Amino acid sequence: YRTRDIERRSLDVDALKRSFLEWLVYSVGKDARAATRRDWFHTVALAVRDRVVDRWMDTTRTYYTHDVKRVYYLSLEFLIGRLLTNSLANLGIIDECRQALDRIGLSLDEVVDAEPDAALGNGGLGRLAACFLDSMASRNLPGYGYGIRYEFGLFEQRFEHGWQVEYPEQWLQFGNPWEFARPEVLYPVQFYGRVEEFRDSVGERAYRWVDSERVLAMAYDTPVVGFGGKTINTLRLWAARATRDFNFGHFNEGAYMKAVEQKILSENLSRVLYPNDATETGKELRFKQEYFFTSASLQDILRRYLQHHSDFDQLPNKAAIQLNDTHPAIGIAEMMRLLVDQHAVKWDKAWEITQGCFSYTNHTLLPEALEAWPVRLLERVLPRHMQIIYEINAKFLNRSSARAAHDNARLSHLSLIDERGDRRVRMGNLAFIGSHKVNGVSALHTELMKQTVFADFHAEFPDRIVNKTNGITPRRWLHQANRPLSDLITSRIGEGWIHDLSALDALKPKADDVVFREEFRRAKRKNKKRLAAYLARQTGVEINVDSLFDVQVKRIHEYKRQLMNILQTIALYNDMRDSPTVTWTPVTKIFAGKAAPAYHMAKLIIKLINDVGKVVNHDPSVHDNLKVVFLPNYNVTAAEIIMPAADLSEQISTAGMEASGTGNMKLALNGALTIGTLDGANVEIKDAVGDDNIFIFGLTAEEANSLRQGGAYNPRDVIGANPALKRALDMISTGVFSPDDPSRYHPILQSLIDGGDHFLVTADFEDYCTAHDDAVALYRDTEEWTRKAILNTTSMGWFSSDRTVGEYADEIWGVKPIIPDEGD
Ligand code: 26Q
Repeated sequence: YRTRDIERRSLDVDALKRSFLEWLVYSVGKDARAATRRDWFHTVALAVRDRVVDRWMDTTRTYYTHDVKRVYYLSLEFLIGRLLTNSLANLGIIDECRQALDRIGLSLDEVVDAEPDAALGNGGLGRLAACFLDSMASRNLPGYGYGIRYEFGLFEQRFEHGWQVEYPEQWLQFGNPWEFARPEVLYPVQFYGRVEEFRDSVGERAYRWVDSERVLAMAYDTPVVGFGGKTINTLRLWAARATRDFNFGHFNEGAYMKAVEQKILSENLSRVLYPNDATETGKELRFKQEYFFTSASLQDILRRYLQHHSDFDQLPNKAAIQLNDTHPAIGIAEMMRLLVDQHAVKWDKAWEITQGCFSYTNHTLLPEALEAWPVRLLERVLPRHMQIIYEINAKFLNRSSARAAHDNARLSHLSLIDERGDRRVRMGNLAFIGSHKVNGVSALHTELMKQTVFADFHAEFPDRIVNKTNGITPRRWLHQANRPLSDLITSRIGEGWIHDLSALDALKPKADDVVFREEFRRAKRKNKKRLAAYLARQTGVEINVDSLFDVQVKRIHEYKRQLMNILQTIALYNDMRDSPTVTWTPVTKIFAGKAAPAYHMAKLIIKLINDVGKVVNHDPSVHDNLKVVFLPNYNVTAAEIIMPAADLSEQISTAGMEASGTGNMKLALNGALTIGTLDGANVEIKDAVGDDNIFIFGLTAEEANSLRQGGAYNPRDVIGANPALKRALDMISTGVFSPDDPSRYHPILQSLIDGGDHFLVTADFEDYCTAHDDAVALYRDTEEWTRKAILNTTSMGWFSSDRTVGEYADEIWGVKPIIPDEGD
């Protein structure tokens, strides 16, 4: 056993090779001659997993023996992407693995490419959760992720005639070598039924939830490897499993088949991720998903706590529960139910414990994105929780200063129930009052929270709202994704930056070093060549590697203003055609991103970009000075190829609408210059990189707000006064880009002109074009551009998610790093 153990843990090249050959035959069940690339991926992943398991158990046991305070990150989304390179890099064995595969005649890059991209998230919020997992493990913090093991991740996007078409994403089709199924970790989750009142043993009023339907939540664990391989944390995802409690009372054939059918349907709970990244769907299944994983997670947390404790007094000192947006906010009511109904804790004590454990992160102020579930739905699906929410609300409003002041307007804002129209439960308000801390995700966003959506709560609890500016993991987004730049950095300052990104500061003087600039450019060019090859393969469009790579990659949303970008592209196209003798700086506009399947305007914008691309890319009169490429199926894997290759980063949301952004950080860290509005974390990026190294344009959040409030804004006048804009819009409306259907884009023109241009595309257009011209002009000055690019990379140290997670740990969670004890 001992030798086998050592062999399994060994990180040397020969041992790895022996493991691969053994795993291929005995676990994958294939002969080396018959093995496909996918077989090899599974083989390598299983062998690498072996190298993780011992440290994983060490970590788990250390947390247990020392009964440390843990943080539980509850998130309906974890957008983790591929794990192989991440595991190898964090274990420090990329080169060893490459050599071992070489000796079998295989290429690591091909094996890596056979891994499906785990897309259990929509965008920023889900990717943030994944970065936090990496940072918690890398900082040796006892952190667990809890979520849903969706069978279908975010849909695959394809273009058919330039339109987005969605296909199911079956990431589990060939099995998942990283996960461990835990069929014994199983919790019942109830739905529907009714509440019965009764007297408990001491004659007090108590409640039980009866006649409910049950679904089981089964755990699947994935190890989360920290950098250096010391701490291996756990991501626990729940899958819905049918219960076996049939009603044998009505055991005729019809009833039997019906009962079985019901059971099968209950497993739909964990079938699919909702592809919606802003607007609330109001779908019952979505609400049931939220409760399903939240309830299972809280039961698991309490079970773990009770291994060391016999009452709940210490729970807030042992468990910090972070709500990633309001999606798990029903957890506030569920914790009260578990404590009061299941464990007979007194209400006031239970409330104190709940508030002590929970904290809540807000990711949006857009009114259409704030979750508010109909009271009618809650009464039906979770009747006991509805009672608890009423009780929380009554006690809270009674103690509020608004009640004392008889201020009914303020009372109705504070209420958990929105009484206008059909009555709804405001999940943000529930999360707020059930938490000891509430945070925004950038300085500006947090300020706006205080001034707008949570203004009345902020007056009531002035210390509760805090800022935690987002961050990104430097492991995935620089060390793994950008080897050329990563190696260059390491050659000058060593490897310390990988776990302490602020070390990049030391490289700032290198911006003035011509040799370093030359090497920096060489790294960028390598990455651009790789992206160009990838784009050619995926889209058939050939691009000029020496052109300015102008990149906007993110979900498609009106507030993110991809429309403004494509309008500017059309204007640039017109300029180039008007002045063919001018020496133009070649520009490649690169777009990627998915639209929610029901978001028609977003899908129309995708079609417009593709239509413009078709015209521009085939027009010989612009001499390849302009290309427009829309890469289909943007995901984490594609992002890892795009970020390192970008020159210009488009962060052009209407000010006040993008809570933070994190793609902005990935691009700047990889040496792209930002063209952006003073929105979200752009404001802080500007402060970090310096005003001279970023292109800021447009209205501020305050200006945007007053312009819209003022009511005097008239897009028609603005368009009339800007010939370039007028011409671009005329071309769209007369079918220059859609000769087969000239009226195709009328809804877009409508929303700009008659619809009042809610996202202020026309208002910011001119300023945007000027900033863009400045950027293109600067790009011609290669040395100056490179200098600024280097200052971008080297100024991004603060935007590491290690910093972010450290702030959460110190100021919200109260958890401390602990290095796992080795061996038993
Ligand atoms: C809610 C109810 C029903 C169905 C779906 C949803 C839903 C799902 C996902 C609502 C919102 C999301 C995702 C939001 C999101 O990604 N927000 C982004 O979060 C990032 C991390 O904080 C920020 O950087 C971005 O600015 C913010 O847009």
